Amino acid sequence: MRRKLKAVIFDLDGVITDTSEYHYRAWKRLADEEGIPFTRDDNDKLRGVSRGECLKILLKEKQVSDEKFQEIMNRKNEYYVELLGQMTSKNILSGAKELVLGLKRRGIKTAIASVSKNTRTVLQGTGIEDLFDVIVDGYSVKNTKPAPDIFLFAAKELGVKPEDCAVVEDAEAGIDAALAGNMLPIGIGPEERAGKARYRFEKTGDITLTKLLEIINF
Ligand code: B16
Ligand code: MG
Repeated sequence: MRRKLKAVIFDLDGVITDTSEYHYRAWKRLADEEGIPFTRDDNDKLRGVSRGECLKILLKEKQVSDEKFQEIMNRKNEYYVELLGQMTSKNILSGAKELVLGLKRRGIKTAIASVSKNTRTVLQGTGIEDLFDVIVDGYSVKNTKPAPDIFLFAAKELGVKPEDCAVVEDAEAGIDAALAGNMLPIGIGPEERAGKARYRFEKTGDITLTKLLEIINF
C-alpha cells in the first residue's frame, strides 16, 4: 500500500495563474513582426517549455544568428513583462488559492515549480508570493522540464522525498518531468495534452480539496 503523500508541487502558468494568455499575446506580437505563422494551437506546444526552447519550436527550420536569437528572446520577454504589468489577483485561476490554503490547513506542504524566469513578478503581481512554502523557478536549475530537476529541487527544498510528492501540471513536458522524478502527476487540460497524468482534470477549478485529499491519501 502506498503511504500518504506529504507535499503538492504546483506549476504556475496554466495551473495557478492564467498567464498563458499573456505568453500567447507576447509570442504572437513577436511572430507577426518576424513573419512567422503562429496560432493559439501553436501556443499550446509552448506550455511548460523554457523561453529558449519555445523560440526553437517557433523558428522551426529557420536559421538565425546567436545574436538575433538572443534579441528575439529578449523582445518576447519585454512584451510579456509589459503585459504582466496589468496583472491583479483576477489572474489567479478559479479555485487555485482556496486549494493551496486548504492543503496548508491540513499540514500538507506546498511549492511552486515553474520554468518561468518571471515567476516572482507573477506571484507578486497576483498577490500570492507568500502563499507557498517554497518557490523554485527558471533560475533554480539548469535542465528544464521534461527533465525532473526542477521538481526534485522543489522536493529537496520542502524536505520531502520525491515519492511523497504530487505535481499539478498543465503541460506534457511537466507531466513527463513529474513521472521522471517518481512523483504523482495530476494533469490539468485536455486528454491530448495531459493524458499521461495519473489523474486529469479539465481545469484547476475542477479539483476540489476533497478530491485532491482523496488522491494524495490513497
Ligand atoms: P519565461 P510554467 C512556463 O511556465 C510557461 O508555461 C512557458 O510557456 C514559458 O515559455 C516558460 O514558463 C518560460 O517563461 O519566458 O517567463 O521565463 O508552466 O513552467 O509555470
Ligand atoms: Mg504550466
